[in-house]
Amino acid sequence: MTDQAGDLTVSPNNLESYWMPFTANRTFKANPRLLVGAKDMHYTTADGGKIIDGIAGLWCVNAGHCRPRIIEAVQAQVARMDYATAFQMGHPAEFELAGRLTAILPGDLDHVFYANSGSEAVDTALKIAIAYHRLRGEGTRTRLIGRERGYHGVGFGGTSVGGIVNNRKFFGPLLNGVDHIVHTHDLSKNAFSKGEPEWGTHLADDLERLVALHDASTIAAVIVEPVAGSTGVLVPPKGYLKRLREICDRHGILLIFDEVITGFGRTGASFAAEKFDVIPDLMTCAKGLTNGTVPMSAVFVRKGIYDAFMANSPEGAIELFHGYTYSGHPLACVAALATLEVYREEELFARAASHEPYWQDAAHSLKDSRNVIDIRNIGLVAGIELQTRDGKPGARGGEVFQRCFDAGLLVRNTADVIALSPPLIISKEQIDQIFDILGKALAEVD
Ligand code: PXG
Repeated sequence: MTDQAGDLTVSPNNLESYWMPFTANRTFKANPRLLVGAKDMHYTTADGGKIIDGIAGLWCVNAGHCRPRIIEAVQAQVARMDYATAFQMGHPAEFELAGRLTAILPGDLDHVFYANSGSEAVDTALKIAIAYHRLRGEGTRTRLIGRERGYHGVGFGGTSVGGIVNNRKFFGPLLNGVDHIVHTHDLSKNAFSKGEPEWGTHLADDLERLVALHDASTIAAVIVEPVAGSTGVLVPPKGYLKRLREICDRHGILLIFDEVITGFGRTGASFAAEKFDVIPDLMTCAKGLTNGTVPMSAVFVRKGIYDAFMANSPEGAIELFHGYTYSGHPLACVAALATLEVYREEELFARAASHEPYWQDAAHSLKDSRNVIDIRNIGLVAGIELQTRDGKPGARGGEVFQRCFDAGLLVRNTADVIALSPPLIISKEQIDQIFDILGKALAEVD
C-alpha cells in the first residue's frame, strides 16, 4: 500500500476492519472517499482530485493545512524528545505554552490544564468544577447543567451534559444529577438572522427555573457552547451569554464555555468569550490549539480556581487527582506553540473578523436556494438549514454533502444543516468558490 517513499498512494483493498467514528460505515465502504494529501486550503483525494476544505478538517485546521512552521517544529521535537513523563515530571514546552496561552486569553483566565481531545477537556472541566466546590466546603454543589442540543464530546460527562438525542439514547442512564436548559433555536422568530439573533435573550432565564427546581446549593456548573456547532450552528441571541453569566454569578454557579469549536479565531476574535465580552470561569478548547496537527486540548481556569486547589490541599499532596498519560505531550506542545506563532504573524483572528461581512453576504446569497429554510452565520462559520424530507432526516443534507464533494468542496452536514467553517486563511475568491459550488449542489438536490 506504500510507494518507495513510504507514502500511502493507492486505495487500500480492504476497508472492512476499521470501525469508523460517527460514520455510516456501510454507506462509506460502498462508496469510499479517501484523502491522501493536504496543503493550505485543499485536500487531495486518492484519485488525485483537489477538494477545497470548507470545514477546516473538522473545525480544527484554522491556519490551513501542512504549514511548514508547524511541520518543522513537530519534526524537530520528535527527534529531540519523543515523550516526557507527564506526572511528577515536566518539560519546558508545556510551561512555555501555558504562558503563551494565558497571554492571549481574555479576562483573568490564568491557568491551563492539558488533555488530548475536546471530550477529555470537557470531562476535566466538569470534574474541576465539582472538586472546586467541595474543596471550598460546598460539597453539595455537584449538579451539572447543560443545554438541549449541546455537544460536549463523547465521554460520559460530556454525553450527559450534551443534548443531542442520538448521542445519548444508546448509552443508558449516563451521569445522574444532570439537567438541561432549553436551546435557543426558533425559526419562527430567528430565521435568516445575520450574526446574533435579536430574539431569545430571555431564554437564559431558563437557568432560574432549574435553580428554583433543584436549589442553587446543589448546582456546580453550567456548560454551554457559546456558538453551538455540531447541532447545526446556533448563534447565541444578543445578550444571552451575558444574562447567563449574571444568573450564574447570582447563584454561585460556575460558568463553563466549551470553546472547542469557537476558540482560536473562528468567530473573528481569539475566543468567543472575547467576541461576546463574557468571561467564563472555565473554558475548554482543542482543535485549533494545534491546528489539528497533533491531538491536544486544554482547560483554562479563572484566577482563584487554581489557587483554591493550592490553598485547600495539604502540603505535599496532589491537589487534583486527574490527568492523562499524554497531558502536555511534547509533540502537541511544540505544534501548539508553532500554531500560535502562525496565528499571530498572519493576524488570522483579525483576518477572520475582516472577512466576516463578505462571508455573511456570500452565505445569505443562498437565501432563495431550493429547500433552504434558514441561514445562520458568525465569524467564519455558516449553517444552512434545509427542509427535512418527510420521514427521512438527514437524507437531503447527505445528498448535498455528496454533490459538493463530487464538485470539489468538502462541507459538513449534521442531518439537514450544512455547516461551513473554512481555514481562516481563506481568500474572497475561495469564499465565492465555496458558495458557488454549494449553490449549484442545492439546485440539483430535490
Ligand atoms: N466540545 C465541542 C463544542 C465540540 O464541538 C467536542 C467537545 C469534542 O471534541 P473531540 O476532540 O473529543 O472530538 C467537540 C467536537 C461536527 C463535529 O462537525 C464536531 C466535533 C467533532 C466532530 C464533528 O459536527 N466537535
